[in-house]
Amino acid sequence: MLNVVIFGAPGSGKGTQSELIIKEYGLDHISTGDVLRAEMKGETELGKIAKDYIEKGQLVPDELIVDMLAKVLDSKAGSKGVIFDGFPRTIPQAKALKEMLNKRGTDVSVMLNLQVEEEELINRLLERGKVSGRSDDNLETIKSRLEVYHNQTAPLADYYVGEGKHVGIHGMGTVEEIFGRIKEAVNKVK
Ligand code: B4P
Repeated sequence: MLNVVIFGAPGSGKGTQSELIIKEYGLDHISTGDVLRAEMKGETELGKIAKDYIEKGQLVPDELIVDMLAKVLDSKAGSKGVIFDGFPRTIPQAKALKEMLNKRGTDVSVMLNLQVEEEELINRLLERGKVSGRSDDNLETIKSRLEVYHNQTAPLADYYVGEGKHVGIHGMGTVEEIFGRIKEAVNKVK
């Protein structure tokens, strides 16, 4: 199986590049952000809890995310491979993912770390906020998402360096230019 983790700060292009990777390699997409937004829309128990965290720009607690991910992963049994978009975001989530995949006889193939300058991240998210209707695409929440990213999520890069899976991707430029760099990295592990 080809299992790709796409990683980066909020606004780094994870969702955007995931769409292109899915088309190119025929992978299934698991975006924890999308799953959480669907739960919020459906006003489920999980959705109601997640809403408070997301609107403050904080991470939803690990145990809720890991349970949710395990269910989604089960629904993808028999898949050629999966792109994990927005997951893992903490070291405990990364360890849980490894355990879940190992149990299914597979592992993470590569972790793509999209690297984008902070000013560009803020501009992209503010631009998206004009049309997305997302309650977390406003300046105050964006600032707190970036702080959470630096404190809780960025240290994960070192975890994947240790696993020998980390590839840094220059995330500035056009969507197509960035996708070209991604293909080069994925083709080496597929
Ligand atoms: P996500 O939905 O994962 O949101 P995100 O980090 O903003 O990334 P996204 O994929 O949407 O944006 P992208 O960079 O592609 O998470 C939302 C919230 O859910 C989190 O803050 C957290 O509270 C919660 N959550 C999710 N997963 C969790 C987990 N595992 N654990 C705990 N909590 C979790 O794109 C941004 C914009 O940039 C787009 O408008 C796009 O069009 C534009 N763009 C992309 N590439 C560009 C380029 N090259 N040039 C110009 N613009 C570009």
